[in-house]
Amino acid sequence: MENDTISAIATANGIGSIAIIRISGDRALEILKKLSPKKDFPPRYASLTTIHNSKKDLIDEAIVIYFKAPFSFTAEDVVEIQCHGGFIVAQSILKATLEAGARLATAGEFSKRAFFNGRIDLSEAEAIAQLIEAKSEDAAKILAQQMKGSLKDYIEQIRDEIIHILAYSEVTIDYAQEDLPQDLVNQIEEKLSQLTLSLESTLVASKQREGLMQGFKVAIVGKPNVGKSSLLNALLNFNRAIVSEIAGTTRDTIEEQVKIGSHLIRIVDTAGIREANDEIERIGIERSLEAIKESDIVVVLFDSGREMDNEDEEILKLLEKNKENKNLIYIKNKIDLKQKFKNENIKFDLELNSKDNVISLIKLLENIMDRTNFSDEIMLISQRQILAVQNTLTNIQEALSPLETQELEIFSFHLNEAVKEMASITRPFENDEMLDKMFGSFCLGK
Ligand SMILES: Nc1nc2c(ncn2[C@@H]2O[C@H](COP(=O)(O)OP(=O)(O)OP(=O)(O)O)[C@@H](O)[C@H]2O)c(=O)[nH]1
Ligand SMILES: [Mg+2]
Repeated sequence: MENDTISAIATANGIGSIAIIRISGDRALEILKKLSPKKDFPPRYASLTTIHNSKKDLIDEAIVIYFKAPFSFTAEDVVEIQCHGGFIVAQSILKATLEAGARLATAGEFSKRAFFNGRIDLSEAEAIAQLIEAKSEDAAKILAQQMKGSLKDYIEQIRDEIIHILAYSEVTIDYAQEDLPQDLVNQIEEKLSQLTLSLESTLVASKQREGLMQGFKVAIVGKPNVGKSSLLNALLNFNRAIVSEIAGTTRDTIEEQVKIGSHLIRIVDTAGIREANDEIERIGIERSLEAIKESDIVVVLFDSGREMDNEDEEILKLLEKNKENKNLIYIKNKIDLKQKFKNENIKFDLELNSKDNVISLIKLLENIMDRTNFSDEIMLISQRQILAVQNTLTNIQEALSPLETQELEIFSFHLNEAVKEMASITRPFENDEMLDKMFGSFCLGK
């Protein structure tokens, strides 16, 4: 890999009290010395210095830390310049580092160097990238553990177990030219089935906790005029969506983020579902259906001030078809009105007045989301990791019948593939394209 010196702003773009410019590579210290009148930067000390551009104009006064290789995030020489925040100062310092010989880093390039220099493995790099975007305290806790290597340890343990099993059979292939004794076959089968169970339960737990990682998505649905937009506004605590007594007011889905308890959730107000009167409404309703499909939690509203009708029935049927892997919350709304809605079959979770008080719903949402907290378990945090575990499982399955029939070469081929798949989670065999794609999704300066 090229060894030029890279530079980027590592902090978020915008107004803030400080910003950090990070430089990594052989020339990091030399570049710093071009920007600063100071001559000496002892490693790992915070030094206060003025920072100047190539014309020697003063840009800012900053705290500078020099990390001497290999004791840095990238294992190269690294300089971090902590300057005043805002839009201009950090950009000017970045520009000065480029004029002094650095190259602008691409997204994720610092982490990529940390990976290539053996400082972190891929599972740790992915945990760092997601920690930055964590949507709940629980997610942050899991990611922090994985950043410190808990997933890596689990992966290595599974990989070692498969290698151990392989060792048994390969001794027989190499030396004895005989069949494996039946009791050994049984033992191997037993071990493989334990591994299968462990990997399968990791896959299931990872699926269940997707909401925890990506932020739960909550859709508010119901027929027109039941008070969906009023409920969204009450949850957000401001008048985001237009509310009116005209049925069909909301024509398109409206998505907002809100923090409930320790979770950052995405909440979607939808167009009321009914036989559409026109094309735009029809498209809006299609989006409502999409929102149901994509949600972890669906809040279903009924207007208790009106009698139940066909539109309510249709919505019930629709949810029945889409309820898999979702939490449904049935709400009887407008309980301040004269009550006309009658249906023995719907078991309402809550009764409320969405214009007035939604605390009971907030509490219920918080409970549901807290239930999905299994913070001590291992979980797979990217599609890449999930795919690798699925491929490992397939290979383990495919190793079983050749084991029965004593076709040991085929058996060991599949287990070798399983080992490779497992190892790819932390350290893939040459696959530049995959690495570029993965690190390319990181933030700049990371
Ligand atoms: N009395 C009473 N009126 C409510 C309540 N919730 C909403 N409303 C009223 O019901 C009407 C419809 O409310 P919206 O929030 O716009 O209903 P919606 O479900 O978003 O309607 P569409 O966007 O047309 O699908 C408005 O006049 C609200 O003020 C409630 O709990 N009690
Ligand atoms: Mg609405």
